[in-house]
Amino acid sequence: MADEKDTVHYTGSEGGWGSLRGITETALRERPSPGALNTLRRQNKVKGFMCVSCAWTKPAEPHAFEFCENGAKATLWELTSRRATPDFFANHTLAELKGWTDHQLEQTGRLTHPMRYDRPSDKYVPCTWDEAFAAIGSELKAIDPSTSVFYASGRASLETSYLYALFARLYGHNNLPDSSNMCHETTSVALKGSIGSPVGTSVLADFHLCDAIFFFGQNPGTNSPRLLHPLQEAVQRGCKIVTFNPVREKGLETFKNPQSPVEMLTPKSTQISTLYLQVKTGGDIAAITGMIKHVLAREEALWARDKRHVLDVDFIEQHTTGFDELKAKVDATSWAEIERESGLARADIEAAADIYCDADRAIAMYGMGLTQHVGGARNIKALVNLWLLRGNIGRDGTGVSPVRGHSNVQGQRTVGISEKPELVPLDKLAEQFGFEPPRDEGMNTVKACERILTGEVKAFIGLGGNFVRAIPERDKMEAAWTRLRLTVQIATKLNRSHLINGEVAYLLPCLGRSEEDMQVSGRQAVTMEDSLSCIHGSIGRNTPASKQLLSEVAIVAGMARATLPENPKVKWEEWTADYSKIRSLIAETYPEQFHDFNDRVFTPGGFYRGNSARERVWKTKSGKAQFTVPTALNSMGVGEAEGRYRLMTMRSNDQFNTTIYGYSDRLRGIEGTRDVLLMNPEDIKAAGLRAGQVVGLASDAEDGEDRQVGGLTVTPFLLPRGCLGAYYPEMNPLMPLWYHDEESHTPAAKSVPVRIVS
Ligand SMILES: Nc1nc2c(c(=O)[nH]1)N[C@H]1C(S)=C(S)[C@@H](COP(=O)(O)OP(=O)(O)OC[C@H]3O[C@@H](n4cnc5c(=O)[nH]c(N)nc54)[C@H](O)[C@@H]3O)O[C@H]1N2
Ligand SMILES: Nc1nc2c(c(=O)[nH]1)N[C@H]1C(S)=C(S)[C@@H](COP(=O)(O)OP(=O)(O)OC[C@H]3O[C@@H](n4cnc5c(=O)[nH]c(N)nc54)[C@H](O)[C@@H]3O)O[C@H]1N2
Ligand SMILES: [Mo]
Repeated sequence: MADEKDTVHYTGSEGGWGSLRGITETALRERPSPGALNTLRRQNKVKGFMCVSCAWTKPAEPHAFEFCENGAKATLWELTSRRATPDFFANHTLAELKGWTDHQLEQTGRLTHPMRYDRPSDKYVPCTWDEAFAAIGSELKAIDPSTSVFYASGRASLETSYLYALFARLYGHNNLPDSSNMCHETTSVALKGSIGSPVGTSVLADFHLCDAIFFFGQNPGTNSPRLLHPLQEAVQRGCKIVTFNPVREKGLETFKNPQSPVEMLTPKSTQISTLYLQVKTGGDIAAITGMIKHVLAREEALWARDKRHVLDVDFIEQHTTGFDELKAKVDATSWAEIERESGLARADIEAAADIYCDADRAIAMYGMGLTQHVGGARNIKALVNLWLLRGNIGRDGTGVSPVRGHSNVQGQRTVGISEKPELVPLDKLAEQFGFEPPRDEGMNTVKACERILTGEVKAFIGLGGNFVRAIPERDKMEAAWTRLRLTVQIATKLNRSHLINGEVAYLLPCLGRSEEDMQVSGRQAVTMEDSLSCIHGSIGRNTPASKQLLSEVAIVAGMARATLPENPKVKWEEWTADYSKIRSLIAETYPEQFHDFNDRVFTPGGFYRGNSARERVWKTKSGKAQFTVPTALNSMGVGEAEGRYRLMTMRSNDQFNTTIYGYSDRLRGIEGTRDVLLMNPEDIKAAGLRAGQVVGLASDAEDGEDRQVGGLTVTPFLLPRGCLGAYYPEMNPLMPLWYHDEESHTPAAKSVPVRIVS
């Protein structure tokens, strides 16, 4: 590995003054509206407002300021005083706006009026809500429901999500892809298959009990900074943290708690990871297999010496299946292969496995570094293998804990936004609303893209998000998009997806979560589910950005009423008037998890909706937790080739997905630009390049397609050899649509095969 001094990197710790400066800079840039500070004070508190940034849990005993740099940025972003008004749209054609950056588009501020796309002038023009709903309704009535797609980004509340999914099914389809299809769908599929539950098994209390936490491909410093507080507390009581990540992410190295005066005023900070292993991109299965090999070796030695076990043999015997097959495979795998595929030394992998064996209770956390690979599900199953060996699932202080992305992405799946009919209680819905729900499998994100390309899809509705920017194969997708008959985007701010329109197109502005949502029965609360399966109520109190805004519930109900025939059991107006009625419907559909929903909305710390695997009830095919034999040691979809690199697409500390707040990736030391190609200094030399040179990347996926992105400055960075890093969403044109996880179809955004071009 090259020396850090030859690379671009950050020298401080995560948190600390840097994060406060980050918030101040955002406040200056967004010019937040009055009341924003009060909103920050109420953030993630009971009867407060639940952050729109990440999905990390909100503790029952919050800190005085239970928010982080990036949560504050997300709130200030929503509460900006800038406005994208009808006047703004009158002055700019969409052709012109297409030349603007993502950052410039969102900096125009909050959308204020419902707008219709006027093709002759290539501009958005204001319209009334009634006009928009009527036009959308008549367009939807004119097409076969199965040719429409209702996408959801993971932010909308449980109430909105439930109604949105109900609308789709009453209309006649299960085409409900959501951002999860690009994110943790791999988790939903792999955990469901191996432990029978599609979500993580840990709760917050487990973080106070565990002896070790292992991080695989998740970056809390940027993407879930409030998670650094329980991590810091864990470290301080002696818990060991081990990280597997190709990048030395600052938040996992050291943390300075911005809420601790002692740490802020002294050089003190907490070292987070005891052991930090820079695994090769896509090399986790090899690393985990190595750990398993060492655990098995220790088992053998301990048993021979004093007839004691390292494995939890009772657990394996009673609760699992497939152990012998796994053991045979691991025994047959050599350390040479493991070292080659993981890029790690045997001694380091053994050191990680020793920490694992010495911990009575261990938690595994992971993120996009495991899920966004062709072998993403295989990555997760390998991790589950390791966790089952010592009974680290379904016991206090243990668990597998995927860190979810959007603030309600997990909850949307819980209440019916799913293209998979078998995951939804359709019979129950049929009984509740007196209709015959569609039973055919719907389109996930990749399927929707494929059928937009072939022209089979006629209508697309986006409940939030920036679909065209977030998906792979951008160039072809943008071209195909204009052939859609109807596109509707429900949004708070202008983004690239709003500039690429179907024949008939509407841009519908909605309230943000921090804003007061007044309906006929008064001010409304909404709810969401966090990464640890806890449900929280949230009340917005800020004055809405414009008097014309409707809530997401009202917009979904408005479109549904204009589209669907009368049904006495379906009461869109009544539900919009009082969201507690929607919560009663949710409780009726999902009584086990949501009983007494309205009484429990403001439970401190949220209410836990339960998890069968946590109770060691395995809802798998075999009725047991499943060991899986790895079929390969890496999660790549193509082999090695001369000049081929593995590109990981990265998030900076100054973005939320496609929302680019600014150009400072402070925690990696990259400032002022996003057009960089991060590369190991030895690789730079070996390729005959030099730091600062501007190059391009071309797709190297062996499918004959020409995909390129140019204008990237070669930047020396501590990455394993053969691995490159560059920012998402700029790199998305390089991703083939077919290059996705084998089981869940999550695009493999962390291992894109590319070569460098001049
Ligand atoms: N501020 C902010 N917060 C966010 C978001 C944001 O964009 N900005 N996005 C939200 C969303 S939707 C999501 S899904 C989450 C995403 O949060 P994360 O899951 O943390 O996602 P990423 O930042 O894409 O990548 C995670 C880490 O994986 C590492 N990695 C890449 N390839 C590999 C590999 O092959 N193996 C291993 N072990 N590691 C690898 C990368 O170096 C990176 O540190 O964050 C959410 N929170
Ligand atoms: N190459 C690559 N591609 C990726 C990823 C990657 O790591 N690499 N990550 C993937 C992941 S994990 C995800 S989750 C997707 C993200 O994909 P999306 O969820 O589709 O995208 P976002 O950027 O989160 O959406 C931002 C937009 O949401 C709208 N918005 C914000 N708040 C609200 C609100 O309260 N209501 C409504 N209606 N709209 C709102 C705003 O208009 C804003 O412009 O991208 C995926 N794409
Ligand atoms: Mo995500």
